[in-house]
This record gives sequence, C-alpha cells and structure tokens, in this order.
Amino acid sequence: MLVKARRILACVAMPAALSCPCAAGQSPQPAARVIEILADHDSRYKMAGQKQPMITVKAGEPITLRITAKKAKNVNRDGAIHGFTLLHAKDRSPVPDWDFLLKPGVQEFSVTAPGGPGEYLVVCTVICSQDHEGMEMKFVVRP
Ligand SMILES: [Cu+2]
Repeated sequence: MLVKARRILACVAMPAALSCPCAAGQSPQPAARVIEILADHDSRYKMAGQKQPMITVKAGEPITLRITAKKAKNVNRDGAIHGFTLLHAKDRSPVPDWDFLLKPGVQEFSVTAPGGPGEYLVVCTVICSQDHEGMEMKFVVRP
C-alpha cells in the first residue's frame, strides 16, 4: 500500500491567486470558466453530475474554482477544514500557485491551468478525517 505522508498545513499565508481580478491596478482578464466543486463532509471531492469527480481544462486556460467546503471531523489550527492542492500525477510533485486551504463555506480562486498537458491530481492537504488519504480527484489538462 502506498501511503505517503502529506503536509499538514498550518498558518500558511493565503496564496496570491486568491485576489480578485477586478482589484485595482490589474488589467482586465479574459472571462474565466467557473468550475464548481464540493469538498464534502465525508472527505470527498464532488462535482454535480459526475459519479467520479474529474476536472478537465485546456492548457493555460483561465478558470475560477468555486469551492464549497463542508467540515469533516477535524479543523486545522488556522480554521481550514480541507485543502485543494494540485500535483503532477506522475511523481506527485506540487504545481506552483495551486495550493489552497479551504474554510467552511464558499470560496473562489482565480487560477490559470498548467501549461503542460497531462494528468494531474487534486489532493486534500488538511488531515480532515480518517478518510482523508482518499480525498483526491483526477485533473486532466488537454493540449
Ligand atoms: Cu482532507
């Protein structure tokens, strides 16, 4: 069985990608596609209409992740109840600027899809329950 210890995130500053594109001083960006995700109380990611949740994007596509988070068993010291971090599927190395902590409720993250087509993985980085290790979802980048 391949169980790798995941980072326990605590007191990490919120990523810059959180900022709203309409914030002062930023040039207008192309309309981003909104992807709705539920990070649920049973330590699973879910997407409406999908039995096995999976995100498919185009390389370099601007997207908005609208994530609703519902508390599982545990809460991080900083109040985060789940994480949402993108890894390369091949070696589970992290993708820069794709590391988010989720508080209860709805949060939006404006991000740019990776430039490299291939298979990625979304994983939870908060030890949210005893089922935490299974909290991951496929993420495919098309050319
Ligand atoms: Cu988790």
